[in-house]
Amino acid sequence: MVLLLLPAGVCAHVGSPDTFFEGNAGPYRLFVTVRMPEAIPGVAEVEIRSESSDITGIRILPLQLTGAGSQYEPKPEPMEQSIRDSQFFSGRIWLMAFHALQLRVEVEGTRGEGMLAVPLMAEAQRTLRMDKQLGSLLFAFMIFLAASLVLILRVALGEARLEPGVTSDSGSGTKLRWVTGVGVLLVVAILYLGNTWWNAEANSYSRGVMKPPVLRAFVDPAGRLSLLAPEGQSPARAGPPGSDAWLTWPEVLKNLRPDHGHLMHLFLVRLPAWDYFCHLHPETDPQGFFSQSLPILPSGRYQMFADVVTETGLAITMMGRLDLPEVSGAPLRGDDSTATAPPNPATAGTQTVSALQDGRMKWERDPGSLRARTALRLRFQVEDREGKPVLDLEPYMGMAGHLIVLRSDGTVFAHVHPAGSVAMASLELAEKSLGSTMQDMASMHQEPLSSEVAFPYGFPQPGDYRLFVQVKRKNQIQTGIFDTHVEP
Ligand SMILES: [Cu+2]
Repeated sequence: MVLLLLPAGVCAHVGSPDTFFEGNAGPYRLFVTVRMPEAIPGVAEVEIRSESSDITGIRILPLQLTGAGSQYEPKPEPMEQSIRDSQFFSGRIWLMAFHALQLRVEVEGTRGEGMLAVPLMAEAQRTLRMDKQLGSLLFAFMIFLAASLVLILRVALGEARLEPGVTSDSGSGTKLRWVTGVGVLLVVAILYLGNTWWNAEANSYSRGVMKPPVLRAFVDPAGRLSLLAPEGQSPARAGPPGSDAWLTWPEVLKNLRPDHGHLMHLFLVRLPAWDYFCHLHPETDPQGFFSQSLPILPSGRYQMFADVVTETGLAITMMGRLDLPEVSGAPLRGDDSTATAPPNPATAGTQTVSALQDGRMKWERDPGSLRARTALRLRFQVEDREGKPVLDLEPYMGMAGHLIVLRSDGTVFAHVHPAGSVAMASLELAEKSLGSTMQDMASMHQEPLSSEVAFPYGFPQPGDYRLFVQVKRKNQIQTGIFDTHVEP
C-alpha cells in the first residue's frame, strides 16, 4: 500500500484524469472535484463546495456504475467540513479496481436531504516505479531473511539435536553440508516463485493501464472517412472486476452507449497550429465500423480524438493521426460543425473575446492568472453585434454548450459540458442507478437558455491551452476560440 501511494510526477491519460462536476443534490447545488489516484488501488481526494451555507453534513461512498456491484453500497464516510470555510468539504475514497464507478454524495442540511451521483473512471494512469533507496533496502532485507532461513535450518537440524555438553558429532559435517545445500535450494525456489508471481501481477496491472487507444483511419477518394478499431485488448471488461474477461476493441465498439445522441464524437484538429477544428459524428455500418463523409477540409495533418462510452459506462477517448489532401467534402449535416481559428501563437496571455458569425463570445475571466490543478467555473457570455447578451441560445445536442480543451502539444484533451468533465452517457447511468432520470435535465432545456454558459473544469498541468466553446444560435453551431496560458 505504501508503495502504491508514493508521490508521482505528471500524469498521462489524454491528460485530464480529474473529475469536475456541478449539479444538484436535492435542493443543494454542489461543485464536486475528484482528484484521481495514478495507480489503482489508490485513494481519490474529494472536494465539494456548496453554493449555499445551510448544509450540515456530507457523506460519500464509491460504488460501481453498473452491474451487480452497483447494488451493494458500502457504508458512507463523512466528509470533513472546513473550519475556515463552512461551505467547503473534503474527504477521501479508496478506488479498488479498474472499473466505471460512481461517487455517491449524500447531503444533509436545513432544507432536508439530497443525493447526487458522479461517474468516475477508475483507470490506472501508469505503473508507479519503486524508489531506488527503498528498493535497495528491501533487497538487503531479502538477503538477510534468506540467509537467516538457511541458518535456522542448519541450526535446527544440526546443533539443536546434540546432547547437552557435546560440541560435535561424528559425521555431522556431511549432514550439515546436505542441510545447507537443500536449504539454499529451497530459498532460491521460494524467491523464484515469488518473482514469477510478482511479474504476472505486474503484467496484468500494466495491461490495465489506460493508454489512449490508437485509432486508425482511411479516407477514400470520395472523401469518406472510415475508422478501424484499435488493435489489441481494451481495458473495458465484460466480467466483474478482478475477472480476466477483457474485451477486444471491435467488441467494445459494437457495445457502445449513445452519448448526447451519438455513438461517437470525433474531433479533428489540424496540426501543428490547431487552426482548423471539426466536431463530427461518424455512424456505424452493419459490420460495426465507424464511417462518415468528411466536410470541406483544407489539406494537412490532423489529430483525431474520438469519444465513446461503453455499455458499462466506461468513457474512452481514442486518438490518432490523419493525413488529408484537400477534401472538397459533403455539406455539414445535423450536429456536425467546423471552425477556423488563427494559428495558435502559444503565447496567449489573456484573450477574452472571440468573434462569432453574428456577434461575439466573451470569456468572463476572473482577474489574475489561471493555475493548474485548480477547480474553476469557466464562464462564457454570448453577445449580439451590439454587445448585448443574447436570449436566443438553443440547446446543442441537448446542452447549453460544449467545451473542448486542448493543450498546445496535444497531451491534454477534454470534452466538457455544463455538468462537468464526465461523459453524459456515464452520468445518465449514474442517475439511473440513483433512481432518478435525466428528466430534470430535459425539463431544464424547456426554459430559455441564459446568455452565459459555464463549465466546471480544472487545467491538469501548466502550459498553453486552446479552448473551443460551442453553442447553437439561430439553428447554427457557433464556436468561440480562446487561447490562454496556465501557470504552475
Ligand atoms: Cu459535447
